[in-house]
Amino acid sequence: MSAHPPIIAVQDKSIDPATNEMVVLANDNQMSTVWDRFAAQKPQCKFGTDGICCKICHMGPCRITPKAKLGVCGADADTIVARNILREIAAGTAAHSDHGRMLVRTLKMVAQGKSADYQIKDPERLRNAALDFDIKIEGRTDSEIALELANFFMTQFAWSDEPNATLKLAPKKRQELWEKLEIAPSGIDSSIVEVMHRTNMGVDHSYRHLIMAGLKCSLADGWVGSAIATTCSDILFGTPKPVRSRVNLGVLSDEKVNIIVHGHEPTLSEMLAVASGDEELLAYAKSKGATGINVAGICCTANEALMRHGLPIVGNFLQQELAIITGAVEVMVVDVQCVMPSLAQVSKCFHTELVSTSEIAQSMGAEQITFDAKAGYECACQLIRKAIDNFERRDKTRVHIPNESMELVAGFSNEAIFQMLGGQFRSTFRPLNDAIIDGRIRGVVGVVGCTNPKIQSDSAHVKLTEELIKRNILVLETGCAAIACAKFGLLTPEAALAKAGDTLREVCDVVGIPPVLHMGSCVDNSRILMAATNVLLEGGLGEDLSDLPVAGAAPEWMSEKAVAIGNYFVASGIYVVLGHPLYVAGSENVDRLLREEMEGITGGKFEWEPDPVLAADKILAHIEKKRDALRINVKKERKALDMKERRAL
Ligand code: SF4
Ligand code: MSK
Repeated sequence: MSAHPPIIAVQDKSIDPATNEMVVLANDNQMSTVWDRFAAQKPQCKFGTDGICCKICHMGPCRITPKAKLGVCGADADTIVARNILREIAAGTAAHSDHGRMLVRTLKMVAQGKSADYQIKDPERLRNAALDFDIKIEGRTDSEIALELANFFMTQFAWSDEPNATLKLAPKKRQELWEKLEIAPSGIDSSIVEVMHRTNMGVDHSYRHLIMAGLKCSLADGWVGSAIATTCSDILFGTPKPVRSRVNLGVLSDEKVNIIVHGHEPTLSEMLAVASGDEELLAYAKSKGATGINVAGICCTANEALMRHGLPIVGNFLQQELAIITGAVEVMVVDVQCVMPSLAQVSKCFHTELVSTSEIAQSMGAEQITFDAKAGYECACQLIRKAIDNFERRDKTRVHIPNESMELVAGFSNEAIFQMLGGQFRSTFRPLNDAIIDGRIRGVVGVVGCTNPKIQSDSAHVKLTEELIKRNILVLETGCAAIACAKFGLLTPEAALAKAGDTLREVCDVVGIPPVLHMGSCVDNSRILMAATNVLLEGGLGEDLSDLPVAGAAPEWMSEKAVAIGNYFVASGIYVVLGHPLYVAGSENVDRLLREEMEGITGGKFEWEPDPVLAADKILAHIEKKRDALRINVKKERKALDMKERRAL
């Protein structure tokens, strides 16, 4: 493999010692990683970062410069910047929603009895989802309800002359605003098609009109495709409940067969989790000299398997190559999204077998074993046997597993939070609302998104989260942000409570929730939308999502999916702080629309802020502004709760 000189100092790559230790090892062994390739790309194209490069038609490519202010067709910087953002939103929406479609297909297969390996694990979630969409449940079997629900979810992809039915999960006022603004989507696929049409050469040229179309498409992601994905996963694999596990490269074992699941779809990892306990396979592993089978995850497949099976997490996005470089991975199973093509090259330097399992994604240099949910368990067993056979090929002299891992607690679905807040007999968000209203909790913020070699890995996630809980703000996390914070102990209630502000600590202590809640994978950002909706419905904090003292942040994001997520949060009336901007610098008009004028349209808006401390300040200022508007910012004398008050809370 070609190696580039280490232009970025190791300590600037990550704040995680395990990551830096493996980067040094990679450099010493002439193996290039994402940071080397990033350095080789520098300086990155300014036309690209400004968003003013267009190759939508073949009269181009065109770039906007001081001497060429228009593309060949006459498109100006505003149109080009807006069109580029829209296409990112469409791609992000497609990724989340296609993930959702796969799960609907599995649900349908299970309902029809075509997949004996999967069952409906959470009939209560199935029935509640059916009730949400007026599907009859009385006197019907789970399979009958599941079939109708799956067929209903399928209708949400195609065009309809009505807005998507799942939008009704949102507060009424928000739905009315979307209809008034004409941004209520009427089908996931048709919204994506509409964006691709409108951004085609010679169609929609108004940057404002385009950005509104982007919001519409993003809503088809957050409130439709992602919401469907989360619901189906919960029904099929179980709604998450708090679970303890461990995170970081140190969860790999030097004695067991290590299998890593990486990507996003939970269907296969679910079966691998079950099959890894198979007595016959365990005996087979022992016959080859291993002491057991260790299934662990990377990226969002990891989050899914963690929340439902307590499987350990090896790392987040930028650690995928490093996991292989430990020399201790027998098989890495990949499916879709966030899988670096470089994995094939890295795995060739070791005994690791890279197996690509999605029917729509193949990695050059990987073995393709396309997963079939009809024979899910057998497929999982085949992969585990492959890993066991490969264990014999592990070169023990090359194994280097950093001695770094951290305990964590994950699995805070809305249902779990409801129960924790409400106790055994009553499910309610009331204690949370009361704590927000009386100011002990100032507000709630979702910290989400990826890691990115442009930013010292994990640093902004961890710093921002620490700053927020210090300011008595409850934090909800998903995706690689959650993994980053977990590595630094922020997902253990004990450690996080020590860093939380006095009043947040007091409330968390009494009601029994940690100050940083792991809510799942990227598609589970829909859980954050629902958490905000539940807070609103509980009462006392306004009438619409835009009234709430809440915000979203993605300090280290990199994916088109994050662009879609940011937009659906803004379209939902929420203030969103990104650690680095969308590609908008080439258009003052688009930038102003997204960062300033949008607040007057949807109630939400974007902010770009790379410094996590300043980001926390801006978020707190926004939250206090919302609290003032709600008239809940009356100063109260701070006093410790006595036992009676603690019981009441
Ligand atoms: Fe150039 Fe216009 Fe074609 Fe874009 S659509 S490449 S700006 S001519
Ligand atoms: S995996 S989209 S790097 S969060 Fe969902 Fe992580 Fe971002 Fe992929």
